[in-house]
Amino acid sequence: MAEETEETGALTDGFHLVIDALKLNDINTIYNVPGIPITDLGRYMQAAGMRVLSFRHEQNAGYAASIAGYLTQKPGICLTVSAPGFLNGLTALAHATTNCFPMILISGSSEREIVDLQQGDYEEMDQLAIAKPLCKAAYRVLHAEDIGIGIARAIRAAVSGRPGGVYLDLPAKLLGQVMDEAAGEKSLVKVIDAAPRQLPAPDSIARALDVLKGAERPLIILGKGAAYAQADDAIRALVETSGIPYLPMSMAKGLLPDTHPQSASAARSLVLKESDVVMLIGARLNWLLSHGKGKAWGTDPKKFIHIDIEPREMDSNVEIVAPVVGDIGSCVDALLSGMGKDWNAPPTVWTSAVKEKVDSNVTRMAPRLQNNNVPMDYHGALGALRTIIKERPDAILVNEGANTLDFARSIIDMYQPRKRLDVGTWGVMGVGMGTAIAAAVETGKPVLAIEGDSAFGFSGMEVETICRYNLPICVVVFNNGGIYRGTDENSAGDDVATTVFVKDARYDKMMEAFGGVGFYATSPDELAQAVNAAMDSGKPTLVNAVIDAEAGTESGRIGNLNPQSVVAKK
Ligand code: ADP
Ligand code: TZD
Ligand code: MG
Repeated sequence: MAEETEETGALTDGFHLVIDALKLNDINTIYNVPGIPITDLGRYMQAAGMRVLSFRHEQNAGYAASIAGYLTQKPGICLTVSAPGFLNGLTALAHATTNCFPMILISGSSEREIVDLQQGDYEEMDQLAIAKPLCKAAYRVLHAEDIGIGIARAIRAAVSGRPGGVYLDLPAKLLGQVMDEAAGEKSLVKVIDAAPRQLPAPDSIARALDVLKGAERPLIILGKGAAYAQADDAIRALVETSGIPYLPMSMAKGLLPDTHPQSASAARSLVLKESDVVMLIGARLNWLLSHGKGKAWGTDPKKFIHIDIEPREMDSNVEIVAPVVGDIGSCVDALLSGMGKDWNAPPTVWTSAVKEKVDSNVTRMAPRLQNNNVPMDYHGALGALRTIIKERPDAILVNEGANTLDFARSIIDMYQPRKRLDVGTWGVMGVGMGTAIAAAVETGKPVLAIEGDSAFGFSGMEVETICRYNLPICVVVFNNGGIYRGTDENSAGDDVATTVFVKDARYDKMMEAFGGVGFYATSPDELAQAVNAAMDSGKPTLVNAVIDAEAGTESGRIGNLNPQSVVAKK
């Protein structure tokens, strides 16, 4: 929108400086919901050749941006309006920070002078202060000439060190500020080496190898940080050279194929309990690993080696005898070269004990996955989808729910890195459609989203977005008529139980409402047929999979986290 003026030559403004700064840093995709003061920003972005995907709710745009960051190692951008739009985006910003995904939430905001005097502006809110505790860094830009540096700082904060969410506040007035075009161009900053490698100290590598050498029952745990790092070949080489059994955390599944002979997934309880040395690579000892102590970890004393880019993660829950601080690629390379060619594999008593347990558990599970029961149980339905992922290893699996999540995680083998995207560290319901959309947009691959009916409801309106952009996404709703089960009863009053939904709901019709294709499946065979047809079509599709309302358990696999009332009357 540069205009010629006699005194100053060509002009630019805040809108265009934001766009130029993002483009200069190779950021070309924006996840947004338009409105005051950023409607025109979205329009100008499109006009400048950026891909601007509009959502029906900012939370879903935010989840899309966060997973885009995870998949690409560039900050995913979510663009929102002020106060309510900003607040809708905040859950996703906090989710990104919690999961170590690089994301920038850019929100328009109201006039500073009025907000700070609390004089009641349109959508008045001190957004910067509210965002701060939920992200790695929060910045506000007040002058057009600072847009370049502001965006550079936001990018670097999001991706360097431990990645996370960043908030960038752009007051309405800033966007309209005008400055000389040449001076504007000069003010832009191209971020050089946004996430610099962080080499581990050689003595930390030597210490880790010493501990590993002394191990009789070693275990490697791979977390989503390892998947994020995109050091896939090195990680595979480390696992294979070491000969150590490994356990992938949920989103690290597929970093090595789940069918790999060293995978200990199907012997999780055994390896956690019995191992003596555990090497964590990009996985925190948080609740998902029972904080590294207690019953799940057995009675044998453990030694932990921890590889992470964040020094403060060391000793977070238990003592770490060999902290290795650095980026995973560099750390794994250093460990590999330290191991050399004649590294001794762990004792076979250990590796065969793990292998035996894996084989017996896999054999025990196999017939259950082949059942063709009607109504479907989780094993029958997921057995069918497991085959589909095996035949389409390139597809991205999105997964949320309780039983739908926990069973799918253990039943569906993944074959390639970063193909399993799910609820992450918090176990958030509602990430589904935003995640599916970003996965399709960022990778161009087909997406299979396996959704509990409750989980789907949190972002279900985005099926319109999926249809609008004609994305190759097949949503399968595991319809058991409720949260965990569809059979709860309210013992008093006429309302249905708190966990129950409308019976026999037809989620497939929601997809049809916007021009996509709906399917209805009542048996594993029908489900397999529908999903294959859906994925072959490459069109927006939704399969309503009727699941036995009695099949699920309370809270899936984490029912133990529910507090119990000691005075419960019922
Ligand atoms: P999971 O839930 O799969 O166990 P977490 O989210 O708990 O994984 O842990 C991911 C860890 O990976 C975080 O502690 C984060 O600091 C770390 N991390 C992320 N990227 C890198 C990287 N490039 N190098 C080293 N560590 C990383
Ligand atoms: N709200 C948010 C944002 N996240 C949550 N995790 C929850 C609420 C609580 N919750 C769970 O932890 S799982 C779940 C809820 C509401 C839904 C489970 O029902 P589902 O799956 O239909 O998705 P299953 O297969 O019926 O168990
Ligand atoms: Mg359900």
